[in-house]
Amino acid sequence: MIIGTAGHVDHGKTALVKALTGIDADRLAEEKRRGITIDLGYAYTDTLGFVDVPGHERFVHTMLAGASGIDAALLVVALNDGVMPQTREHVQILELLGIDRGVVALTKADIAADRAQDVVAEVRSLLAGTALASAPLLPVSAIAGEGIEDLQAALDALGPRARAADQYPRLAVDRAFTLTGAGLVLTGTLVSGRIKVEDRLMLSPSGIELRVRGLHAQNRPADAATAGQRVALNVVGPRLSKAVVNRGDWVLHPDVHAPTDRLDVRLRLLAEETRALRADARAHLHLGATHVTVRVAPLDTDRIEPGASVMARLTLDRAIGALAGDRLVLRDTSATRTIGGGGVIDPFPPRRGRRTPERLLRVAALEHAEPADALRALLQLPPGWTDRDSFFRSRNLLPAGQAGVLATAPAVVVATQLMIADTREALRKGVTKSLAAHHAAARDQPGLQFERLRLAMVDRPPVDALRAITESMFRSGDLEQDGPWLRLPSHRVTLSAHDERLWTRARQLIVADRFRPPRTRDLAEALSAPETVTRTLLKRLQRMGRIIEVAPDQFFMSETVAEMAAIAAELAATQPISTLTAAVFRDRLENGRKVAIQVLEFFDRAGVTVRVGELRQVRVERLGMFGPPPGAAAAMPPPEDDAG
Ligand SMILES: Nc1nc2c(ncn2[C@@H]2O[C@H](COP(=O)(O)OP(=O)(O)OP(=O)(O)O)[C@@H](O)[C@H]2O)c(=O)[nH]1
Ligand SMILES: [Mg+2]
Repeated sequence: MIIGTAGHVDHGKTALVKALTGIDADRLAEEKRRGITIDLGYAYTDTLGFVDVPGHERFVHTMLAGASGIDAALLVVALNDGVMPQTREHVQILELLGIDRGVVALTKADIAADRAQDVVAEVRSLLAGTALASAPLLPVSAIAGEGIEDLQAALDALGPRARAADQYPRLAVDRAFTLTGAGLVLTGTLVSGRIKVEDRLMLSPSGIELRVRGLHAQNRPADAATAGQRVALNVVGPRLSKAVVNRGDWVLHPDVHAPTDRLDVRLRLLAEETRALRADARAHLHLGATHVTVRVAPLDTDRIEPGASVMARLTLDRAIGALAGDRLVLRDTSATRTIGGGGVIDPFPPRRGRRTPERLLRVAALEHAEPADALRALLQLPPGWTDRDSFFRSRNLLPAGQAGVLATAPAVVVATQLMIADTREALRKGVTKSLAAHHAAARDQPGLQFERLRLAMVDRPPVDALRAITESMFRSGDLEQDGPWLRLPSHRVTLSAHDERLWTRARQLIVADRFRPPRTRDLAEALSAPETVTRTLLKRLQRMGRIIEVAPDQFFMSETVAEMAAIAAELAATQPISTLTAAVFRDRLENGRKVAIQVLEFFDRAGVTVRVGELRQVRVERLGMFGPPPGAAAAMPPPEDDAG
């Protein structure tokens, strides 16, 4: 369990930690000289870890870094002084950070025992209404040793706060130093998950990779550390050095490394504030052990009144690591007072549309503390799906936990999205409906290309999710594809009456000289139709499977292509080493050298023939790909798809 001290400067925090642990947490020379705490100090007993913070008003940011990871507070109030400004501010901070257990030590009992009654009253009134309202108050003297045992017992009785161990590890770094022999050491509170020796983790937000070479948990060598412990990691990494580590960095699992520079949060402005906070007010944000300057914009109101609790967008001047549920504290621009705080609702909010009614509903849904509750609420809202990675990452869920949340919500995974099964079904219906509408309006069109279909659907599902839906519809036979066109199985292209007449005449011309059909321009001329109209018609007929463009602007009947393939095979079989030459092929088809070669090159591309110098082998197993030749026996080998 980790206890953090709190209280006004000089009230005896460090002396008390020393009385409890025997350790002087003030280790800097400057701290000794000035007699005040400047940086965070650490001390341990067998059961407790202490983070000793400075009380001076200039070091509240350091107190915040220390307090962010603690389980319980040791609030120190000197009897000779009573409640002072940083007593108040530290209590506000503990309250904003959600620290709900602690003990109050009334120090310097040896010199001011007579003030006890007054100070107890002051402290009680300060804590009234906070989570620490019923914390025990114990008079102590660090100098005389009076009350220390009782205090120790009261602290032991607090017990650690619940922390999820079934999450990815996140450690808030509060110190980095180099040890001769060992190398770089990072210390901090492990706020979630487990870290083991040899784990490969990441420094965030910088994204620098590291390996854990050794670790201490609660000041003792260990193989692993769990959430709620103070941890020292001996780390190595090619790009890692003391210079790249900052207080407030996270050491975490790469899956939860996702720096963000905007946060949607629940924010409460302290009732003690004298003025409302207007949109775009600036402030200092403290989260975990880090701090950064931000702009604050309420989402559902125009200004935040003192004492009010609102949803707000924080826009950060620098990206940090943050996840849903992380507590935060705001201080004013000049960093002289604490003005409010709260918790992260969505660490990955969209840049645009942050105040739309739809978005506000989503933020409200995400505010549920339980991931399954949040997901359930979210998936009831339009568009009915949410990005799987950002949801699971923002909730710091391990794969096992993800499965549990999906089962509880309930929800299904569709590619990168989460949705309820009904929504997946509605998307399938949407595909059918959009295609049916398109087919009805455009009977002569083969169908819709994927992206057109996607844009035609309500709420435009994400590409990969819709792709997964169409794939499953192919498998179930509810959807078919011709080249790039998606269509319903029932859909057959039909030609307009005009096109039908044109095609009847064109067909006669193509069939008349079937091994050397007229080119598009000649056809157009013979039909007295514009060339572009003729070409569009021929392309459409190719999509309908009636003709094949063997060479540019030269269309053969499909059955003629099948016939020519059969002829090629038959000829090859009669030739030496079963190969075919262009000359033999041309002589048989009587269509001239140029066209004969174009046909053979088309067969090469289709994989029906394989060219070896001037010779070609025929791959008999692929002959069926153009369908049966006219007059052939019904059974042809099916088209094969296994060409390498
Ligand atoms: N008489 C008496 N003096 C004490 C007691 N506790 C602390 N002091 C003295 O008060 C002074 C401040 O004590 P610290 O422990 O450094 O106070 P602190 O709260 O840690 O101060 P900061 O960390 O700078 O905020 C020192 O001179 C201590 O010796 C006590 O119980 N009785
Ligand atoms: Mg101190």
